[in-house]
Amino acid sequence: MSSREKIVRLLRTHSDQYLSGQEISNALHISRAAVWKQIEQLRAAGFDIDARRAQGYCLRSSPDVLLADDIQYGLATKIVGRQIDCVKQLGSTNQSVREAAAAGASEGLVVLADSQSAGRGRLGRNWVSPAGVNIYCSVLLRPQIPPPDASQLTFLTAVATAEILDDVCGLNARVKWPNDVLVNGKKIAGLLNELGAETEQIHYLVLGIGLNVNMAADQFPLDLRYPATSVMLETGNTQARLPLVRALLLRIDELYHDLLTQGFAPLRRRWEARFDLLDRPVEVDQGQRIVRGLVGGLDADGALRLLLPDGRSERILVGDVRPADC
Ligand code: BT5
Repeated sequence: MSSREKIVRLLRTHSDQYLSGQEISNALHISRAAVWKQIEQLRAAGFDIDARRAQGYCLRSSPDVLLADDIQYGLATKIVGRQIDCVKQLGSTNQSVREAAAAGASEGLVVLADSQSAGRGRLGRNWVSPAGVNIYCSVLLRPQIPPPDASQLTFLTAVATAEILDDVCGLNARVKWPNDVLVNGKKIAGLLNELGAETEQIHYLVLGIGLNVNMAADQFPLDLRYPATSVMLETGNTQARLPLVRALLLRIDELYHDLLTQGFAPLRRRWEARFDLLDRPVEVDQGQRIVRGLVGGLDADGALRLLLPDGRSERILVGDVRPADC
């Protein structure tokens, strides 16, 4: 934990009191001049810290800044968030966690960036990642499951993200096959899982989550593939990111534990409960052909089961799914 984070922690745990520069300096084993410098930096970062001559410092309010210590404080997870790194700017949190995984980092590592300069979507696409408003988060897992089952974790992040949007923000979040989270038919979160594996064994899996929290309408690019939104645009209020990140990590941790101990079926039911096209006629655009049928549900490997008009069933592995009259 940095000196800056330690000062924030100390001021928070004495929220209604003034702490003298000397008390802080003693607690942190740094000079009073260093304390003063850190306090000035915190103020510049948006912390409202009152200073009184004979009394010291008192924290009045904190900005919407994500600090590892705040996220980790009392977080009741078993695996996810054992180590948390919050960085001001990164190319891509997924890339950073992949590199850490290749260098031997332990399961549960979480990396968050305030902004990304090369945020990644699927198939080489770009994830727009402005500073200070959204959540860009990657989680490192090393599940001992067969590599074909790794796609189950995409549904895990979708369920976790959708459920916490309901719980924390009161939204009715839905899922879109295979990897988007929608609110009122618009994309609020994109998920990108990346796998490091051999035929028989998963070395690591990176769960990447981009969640639009306080992004304003004019921050979205004009050429979006799909209509997009943010928590603020849906609720009309700004939303602090800290409770959302904490809830997200906790839910991923719970679902991961359930998946390893109970298998895919409970997770599949939770995902299907948020999938508006279940049992409905759809058409799947696969580029070179369009398949029509009734959605039967998810297979264990994440394929979409389609019941065709002639009674056969087809497993859909890729494509854009949309409602249709069959
Ligand atoms: C995704 O790709 O939806 C996966 C996005 C995953 C982003 C997270 S952020 C943390 C982690 N680190 C990374 O580097 N990535 C992950 P895809 O389905 O290919 O959607 C990408 C498309 O969504 C783009 O081509 C745009 O049209 C659109 N898009 C870009 N930025 C967006 C945003 N912030 N909100 C909504 N739509 C966006």
